[in-house]
Amino acid sequence: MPTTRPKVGIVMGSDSDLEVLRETIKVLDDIGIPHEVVVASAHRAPDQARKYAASAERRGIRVLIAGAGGAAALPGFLASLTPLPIIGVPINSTPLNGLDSLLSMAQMPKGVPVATVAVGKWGAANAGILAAQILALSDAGVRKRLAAFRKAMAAEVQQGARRVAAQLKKRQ
Ligand code: RP5
Repeated sequence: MPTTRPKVGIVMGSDSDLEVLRETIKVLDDIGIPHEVVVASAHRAPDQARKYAASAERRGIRVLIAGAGGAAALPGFLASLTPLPIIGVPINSTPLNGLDSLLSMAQMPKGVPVATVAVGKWGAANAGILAAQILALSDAGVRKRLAAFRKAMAAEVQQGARRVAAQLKKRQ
């Protein structure tokens, strides 16, 4: 029987980050990876974030995805508290449009890495795919579903190519 125990934890610094992180949830749903979603700010609710990070591995979580905006300490804070891999999603929620959060995550000091993806929705989707790739290393089912996901993406590109060819043909 397939397990529904969450394998990926999605942590957001504020409920206002949900719109961007919905992209992560969509990808994980598409690939069939059980996940959980929590709101736990590093700056405004550090005790809650600490408790979550400290218990995640024990509860069966294998990868954490953390999205935050501004001086985004959340992914680095979680990374300091758990040996699990952390993927950081810079959220474009501030006047600097996410450049601040991108640098906060990517420029982690040596010793405590955060795998930082692109700012905003593209990064949120890629965080889900990267988590799936990590899980696929030890889960044949995930590997198979990930391969199907990638095949579907390639088919979409082929469809696009056919549309372009058809439009160009019309103009001849
Ligand atoms: C960050 O501050 C959150 O991750 C969010 O991106 C940003 C704004 O938070 P709210 O003021 O909407 O709660 O900590």
